[in-house]
Amino acid sequence: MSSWFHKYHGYDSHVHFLHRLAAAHPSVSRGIHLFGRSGPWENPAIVFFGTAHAREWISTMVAEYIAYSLLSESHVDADIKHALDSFDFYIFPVVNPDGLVYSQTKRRMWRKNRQAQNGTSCVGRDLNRNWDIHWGQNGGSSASPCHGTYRGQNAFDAPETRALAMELEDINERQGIRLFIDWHAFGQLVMHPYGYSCNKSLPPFSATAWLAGELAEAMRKVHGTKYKSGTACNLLYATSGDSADFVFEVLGADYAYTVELRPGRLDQRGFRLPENEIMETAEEAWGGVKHMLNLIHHY
Ligand code: 0X9
Ligand code: ZN
Repeated sequence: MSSWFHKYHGYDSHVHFLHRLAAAHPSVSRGIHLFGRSGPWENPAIVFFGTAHAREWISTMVAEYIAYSLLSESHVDADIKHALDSFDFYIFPVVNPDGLVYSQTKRRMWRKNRQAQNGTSCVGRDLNRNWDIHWGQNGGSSASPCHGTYRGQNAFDAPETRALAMELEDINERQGIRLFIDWHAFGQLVMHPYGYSCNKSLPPFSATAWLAGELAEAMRKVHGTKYKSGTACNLLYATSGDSADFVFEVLGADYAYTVELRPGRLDQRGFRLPENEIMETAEEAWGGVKHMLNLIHHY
């Protein structure tokens, strides 16, 4: 099954892969839900998203690699087994399915979903600008349906964000969310809140900020790839209505991050990360996650 990570795949194949993973492990349902011997819904939740943006294909592979590794390594690695017994994992490798299909079949650089709208032939909402958290504020999104960061007419008027928010609210009420990571590309950045304002920062000595640095450093240790960590708005630009701010501020998750995977910001290849780098990128993300799992027991 590990040869899966040598290539990118079509949407149908991803669905098939997830079914095969489910068949190999009973504790898999809607998205991928992994839990340990105490059974489901008993422990704090860890949530991962991939492919909120259609063209960021590496993020799908990374989310799947984490699910795959949690399952395959829990038999041989006591730390992983312990993590599976102490947390419920909810992994959503393809948050934007019709966008991914469009990027794979029609237009490689497509970003948004494929939602039609009245009065324009322009299609799609940016699923990372549609969350109900300072939605539409501070120039962190676009009001134009033709723009790549179109926020929609209202918060949560995209079916994907609405469904995910409902699911995350359920999870949160039931068990609380300890860690959330929305995997994106590209730029090699580990970003913590806030995205919606550069004038707002986490309190001094915040564990959320400190753990962002730990994640970046643990990712670097795997293959020497440098990841920078810091506040989303300062490291990149203002983004209003994004997933990590929502999960952190509205749901009150302890730790919420957006990670930009390979390549680096100045790399000409941009979103077209070659297939022969999928495996290394996935390994460094997994190295980072394993380190986080060990740390968050203690914070
Ligand atoms: O603009 C975005 O949505 C993300 N960058 S991307 O190039 N993948 O489109 C960054 C979002 C950062 N926001 C927060 N961490 N809050
Ligand atoms: Zn993105």
